[in-house]
Amino acid sequence: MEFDKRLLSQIKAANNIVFFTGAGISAESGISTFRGKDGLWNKLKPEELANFNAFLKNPDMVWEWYQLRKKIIDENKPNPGHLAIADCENIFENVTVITQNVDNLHRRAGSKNVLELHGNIEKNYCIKCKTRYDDLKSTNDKKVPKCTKCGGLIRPDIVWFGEMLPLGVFEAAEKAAMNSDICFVVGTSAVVFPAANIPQLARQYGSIIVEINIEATELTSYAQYSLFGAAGVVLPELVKQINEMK
Ligand code: BJW
Ligand code: ZN
Repeated sequence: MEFDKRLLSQIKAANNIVFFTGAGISAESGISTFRGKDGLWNKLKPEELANFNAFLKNPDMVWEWYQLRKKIIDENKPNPGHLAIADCENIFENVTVITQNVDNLHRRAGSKNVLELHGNIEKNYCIKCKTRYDDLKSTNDKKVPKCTKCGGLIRPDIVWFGEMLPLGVFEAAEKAAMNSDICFVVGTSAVVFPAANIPQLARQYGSIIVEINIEATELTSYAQYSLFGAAGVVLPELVKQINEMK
């Protein structure tokens, strides 16, 4: 695979790297994306499952859907794309992974500095008293568990539509974007806000935007470089070539 020589030398000179990732990075781990032809939301309507009112209306159904997705994630593993990103911590001074994914695969791949904008499917909390249930071992995946302290419903710690992103996390992501020399945008349609502002903010502060996706997105015209191909193929090859240059 041949990359633009100018891009390679810009990456080589960089110290602060941001990876802004979406569902596409996990596609090759066997985890469905949301939009697009094989997307989760071709079959299911997000408004029926991915918002708080849907959960209140039918908590068992929403809980069961998340337990099913969690099971698929547990049974699969990080792919060469996640591993290449984790490898970058050995190459660059400062690497931040800002992910919209809730699947925890970046951490499982070994990335240390991970900012999860939309939460984490492995974590849960009580909707009433906010007690955390991060190591919940549910015996019944079909019925939403209740808080042992107040009886409230326990929900997955995921940001649904209409909900605020975790404040400290979003602020840290903005800071990393503003400080970045290169911002890789990997496997995201970049249509969900405010997350999609992150690469735009990076560019406003002088970062170079490098998109990696199997197809053009909302962001393509905004990126300085677009590398079209599967993340699990493009990223390992790119990291290999950077390693050879460093
Ligand atoms: C590959 C590949 C391979 C495939 N290699 N690539 C401004 C304008 C318009 C609307 C809004 C706005 N600001 C806020 C909104 C509303 C809303 C929003 O953005 N709506 C738009 C969709 C229109 N945002 C919110 O509600 C957010 N909250 C908020 O704004 O709070 C403030 C507020 C409070 C109160 C009232 C009003 C406002 C919260 C958003 C939370 C999003 N959560 C979700 C679902 C979580 C639940 C769950 O997991 O079930 O998070 S939405 C879903 O989309 C998920 C993802 O993280 C997110 C992004 O999707 P992503 O990752 O980009 O995936 P895809 O499938 O879209 O794309 C995959 C890409 O991969 C494609 O491009 C493929 O080509 C590519 N690909 N294989 C490389 N192998
Ligand atoms: Zn409670």
